[in-house]
Amino acid sequence: MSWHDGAVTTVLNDSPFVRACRGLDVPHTPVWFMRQAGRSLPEYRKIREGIGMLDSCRRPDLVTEITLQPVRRHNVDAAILFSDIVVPIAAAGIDLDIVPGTGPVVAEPVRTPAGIERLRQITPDDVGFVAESVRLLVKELGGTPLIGFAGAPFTLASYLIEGGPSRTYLKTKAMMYGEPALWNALLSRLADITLTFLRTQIDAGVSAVQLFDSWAGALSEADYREHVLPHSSRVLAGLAGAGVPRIHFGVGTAVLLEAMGEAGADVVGVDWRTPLDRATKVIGPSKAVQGNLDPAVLFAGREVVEREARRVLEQGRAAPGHVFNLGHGVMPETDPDALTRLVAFVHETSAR
Ligand code: 1CP
Repeated sequence: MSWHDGAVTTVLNDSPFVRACRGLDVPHTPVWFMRQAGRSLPEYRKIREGIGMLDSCRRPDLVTEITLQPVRRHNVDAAILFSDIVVPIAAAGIDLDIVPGTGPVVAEPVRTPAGIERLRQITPDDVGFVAESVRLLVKELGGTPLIGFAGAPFTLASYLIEGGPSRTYLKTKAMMYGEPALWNALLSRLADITLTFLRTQIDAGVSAVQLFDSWAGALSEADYREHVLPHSSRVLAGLAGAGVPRIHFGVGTAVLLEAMGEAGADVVGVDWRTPLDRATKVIGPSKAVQGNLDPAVLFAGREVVEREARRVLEQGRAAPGHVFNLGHGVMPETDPDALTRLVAFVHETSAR
């Protein structure tokens, strides 16, 4: 049960964002941006000065302010909690840092049974700062829904096994193909951690959750189905009764969309490579879609942005619900005013 009162929950359930996730009719197509909080905003760069990424994720006052920044500026239809997918892994006892310009770096990569032992299951208390941040945010946000999130087992495993970001996922795939028992033990532990992390956010009051399997596009459909889908499905199934929409997103997933749809989310996030109407044909008519303007289009000038946004809106009509977003995160060099204008354009163009 979330702590906040029934009236607020009703307003949030009636918000265009939550309604679109459920495939219900909406006054306009809702829009938010992956990585809307972050380096594209000067106010973000200022507040983060001298404070490490993980430290800022652990400070509810900072998390609240950073999460609210894009909501104030852009008039987006949802906020996303400022955090990172490796936050629960750090809480589980893994020594890691988020290095500026690189991303998550793990001190001792996890490649053995003893390594998996170092990755403890977490309790809600281990991520109490996240629950506290969500409670503060729900109060501040009023009628604007807050999206909680977590990394999916495969994407988290890739950082743990590689020790950091990777282009080839060689060590990750070597374990997946060569040591299936170890692989399943690791992904199973990650699924447990992810479930606890997402349930903690839901209990604290988030209105939706997004499971990021950002790097699943490195896999064939057969390998995804055999080695990854069961673990992601367990996470999504574990949230089935929680009463909030579940969004599932990955990059480069054209051949995986059918399988990712089967993983059990209510909304499938699509990158910019697959038109949303084609995605809906593959995923089926029972799920909403989220996406999928190429983040690079925002560098091409207003007319191009409007033409492409209109195309995305038209293709999104094939699905029972459409949440407008980029096909991946906002690039740090993006002009924030281009994002503000895009939100207004999506609202005006889609108004029913
Ligand atoms: O110091 C900084 O500002 C570092 C940049 C940064 C930021 C702003 C990182 C490091 N993480 C974040 C915040 C973050 N991470 C959010 C904020 C909420 C919002 O969207 O506004 C979210 C949702 C994430 C999730 C995340 N972290 C994902 C999944 C989303 C995606 O983009 O696909 C992934 C893969 C990560 C790992 C990560 N953390 C940071 C970086 C640079 C990376 C990617 C590294 C790589 O290329 O593998």
